[in-house]
Formats: sequence, C-alpha cells, structure tokens
Amino acid sequence: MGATHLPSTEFDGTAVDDQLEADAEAAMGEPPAQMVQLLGPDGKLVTDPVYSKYAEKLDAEKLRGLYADMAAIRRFDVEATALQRQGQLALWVPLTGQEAAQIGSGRASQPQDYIFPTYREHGVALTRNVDLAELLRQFRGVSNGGWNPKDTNFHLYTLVLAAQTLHAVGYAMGIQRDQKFAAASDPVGTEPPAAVMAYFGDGASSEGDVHESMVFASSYNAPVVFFCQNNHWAISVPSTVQTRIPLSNRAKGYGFPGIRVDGNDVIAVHAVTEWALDHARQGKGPVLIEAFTYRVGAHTTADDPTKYRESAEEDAWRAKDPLARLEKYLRAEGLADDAFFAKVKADGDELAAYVRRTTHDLETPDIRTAFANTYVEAHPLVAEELAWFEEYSAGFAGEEPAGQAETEAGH
Ligand SMILES: Cc1ncc(C[n+]2csc(CCOP(=O)(O)OP(=O)(O)O)c2C)c(N)n1
Ligand SMILES: [Mg+2]
Repeated sequence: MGATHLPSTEFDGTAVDDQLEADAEAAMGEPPAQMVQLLGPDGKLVTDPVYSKYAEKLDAEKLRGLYADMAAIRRFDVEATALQRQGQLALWVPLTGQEAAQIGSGRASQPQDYIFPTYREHGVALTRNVDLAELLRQFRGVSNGGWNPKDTNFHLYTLVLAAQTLHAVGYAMGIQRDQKFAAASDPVGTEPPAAVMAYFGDGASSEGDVHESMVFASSYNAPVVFFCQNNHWAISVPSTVQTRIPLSNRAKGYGFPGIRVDGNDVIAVHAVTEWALDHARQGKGPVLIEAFTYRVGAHTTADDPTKYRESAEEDAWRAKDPLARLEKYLRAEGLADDAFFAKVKADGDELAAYVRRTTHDLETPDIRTAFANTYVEAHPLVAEELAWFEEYSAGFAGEEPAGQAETEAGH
C-alpha cells in the first residue's frame, strides 16, 4: 500500500490520522481539537453556543439558495472535466467535495470585501458573480487571467502556492490605511468597512509565505480572514505530513483566533465565516478558519488518485457529502420539495450547456499579443524573438493546420 515516491516514510495510504493529532495535543497539554458543526451528515441540526445564532439568520430561501449554488458548481465541475477530456481545455482542477466550504464562505462575504483565491475556488467565484465561462479561458490557455477582478472583488487565480496570502495581507493593510484616511476626512463615514479573505490549502500551509503573511497580519491587526481548505491532500502528500496539530491551532502562535469547522457543512461554514469577516471588519484583526473537508476527485485532470490513496477513505468522505446532508435537512423540514430539486437540476443542465457553447466559441488570441504584452515599451530581445517566430511560422505557409485534415475527414 502507499506510493514509495512520497516524502514520508510513515505514510500508510491514509490522510486522516486522528491518533497522530491526539498524541501531539496530549504531548503539549492541549485539549483535543473542537470542530464547529451545525448540520451533521445525517441531515440533523446540531446546537452550538456561539454559532447557532448565525445559522438562525439563514431562512428557507437562503438555505435553498446555498443548495442551488452547491449543485450548480458541482454540475459545472462535471462539465469542465468533460470539456478537458474532449480536448477543449488544457487542464481542469476539480472541486467536487469542497462545495460547502466554498459556497458557505463565499456567500458569507459582502460585495465590498476582497477575495484572493487559489486555483480551485470555482465555487467562491460563483458567489462573487464571476461568469463561469470566463473562468475557463485560463484553463483553455487563451487568457492569462480570464476576468477583471475589479468587477467582482474576486482576484485572479494564483498558481504559485501561497503567494496570494501575502498579496491579501498587503491589500488588507491598504484597506486599513484607506479607512483611516477616509475617517479623518469624513468622520460620518459612508463606506461600509471591508475585509479581505485569502484562500489556501493544507499543502500551501507549509509555505513560508503563509507564515510571513500571518506574522504581518497579526503585527498590523490587518482585516484579513485566512481560509484554509484542508482537503486532506496536496496532490499525493497527505495532510498529516504538513502538520501534527489541527491547522487552526497554528493561529494561537500568531496571536489571533483559529477555528476548525466542518467544511462539508455549508451552514457551519457560513456561520463561522460571517463571524470571522465581522471580526475583521470591526478592526479586531485576523482570523484563521480551517475548513475540514476532502478532495473527492483528482488533484487535476492530469492526476490519478488511485496511485496514492485507498478507495475506502474516499468512500468514508462521500458519506459526508455536503449536498446530500442539506437535501436531507431541507426535505425533512419541508423547506424544499421534488419540484425544487428538479428545477435545480434543470438549471444546472442549462448552465452546463451555456459553458460548453461559450468554451467552444472562445477565440484563440493572436500569439503576437504575447510578445506585445511582455513589456510596456518595445524591447530589442522581444523584437528579435518575434522576428524569429514569424520566420519560423512562414515556413508552414500553405500547409494545413495540424488536426484539420482529421476533422474534415470526419474522424
Ligand atoms: C510554490 C509552489 N510549489 C509547488 C507547486 C506545485 N503544486 C501545485 S498544487 C500543489 C499541491 C497543493 O496542495 P494544497 O495546498 O493542499 O491545495 P489543493 O491542491 O489540495 O487544493 C503543488 C505542490 C506550486 N504550484 N507552487
Ligand atoms: Mg489540499
């Protein structure tokens, strides 16, 4: 069992090692980790002394909305995976299993907040009204970004692990200064306070950037929420290699609150994130949220998880499915009926058709724009490389573009 190329000699093919965590906590004299949960896998509500009052604000319509969002993004994920398999996308990064962590946190944000995602936050993108078809432009390789972050306060995807946590803290410190300036010039104040949310993964938590950003956030009491999706894997490396204690406990070392939440419970994620963003907006400083969840699918479409983990572990997490538990609750409470779920399905299919159609229609940009956009001003080296490229391309003049013959022959 277990793949031999992994860095940990202890690795036994499972990402979940409660004993390791318990042993480390006992050695430090810490109480066992607590996890906030408001809706269990059985679809029944759990009472929490702090967060239940946040959950009570979610009326039937909002709960149905959270379900519809999770179903939409799961349907989108299936469609994008299919588009990659058909050669329409270069790569896809699936989110299945993490819908509650993303929709719950994204829906708790307000328009004035600013979000820094990784490369997997498609669910958060949906909550920020990013056009999901635009989001695919980068994965098709026809854009370096895909959308204008200024339109939605949802930053471009960052592929360099953890780099965005530093950007987020810098941005939060900027907000802090803007607000100070605004308060000095307009004591009545018309702008609502804003906070920043930085997403990152369990693997990225080992990067120095995360440490530096947490030190700075704490030193300056910056209005930032660090949202770590502990999906238990960093490609083939299990989260037990990244940390011996709950990641949320690390916040203590920096001097701000850390909360572990059931990341498959959309109600709890929403409640905890709402609390944390309020805390940050009120000038009380940063918060770390660890959403305890699971990447049910592959790391990307270029990955095969059967090579490094047991299917029993996947099955155990499928039983905690975020959509299934909310459906159980909505049905049991009479908050949604068959007609609602049929409509959600039809809407998902419509979204998938839109995304498919739009992806096929995305235009391939002229490669010369890559040369033109390298520097603001002309540069002799770029000009030389462009000249080489044009000469090279001219050598193909009159030839059929690759793949054309096959397509035309109907293969
Ligand atoms: C600085 C840096 N190092 C390595 C990589 C290669 N890499 C891409 S994703 C990934 C795993 C990240 O795992 P995690 O932070 O848990 O996020 P997840 O993919 O599980 O959402 C690695 C090592 C990278 N993109 N950037
Ligand atoms: Mg991970």
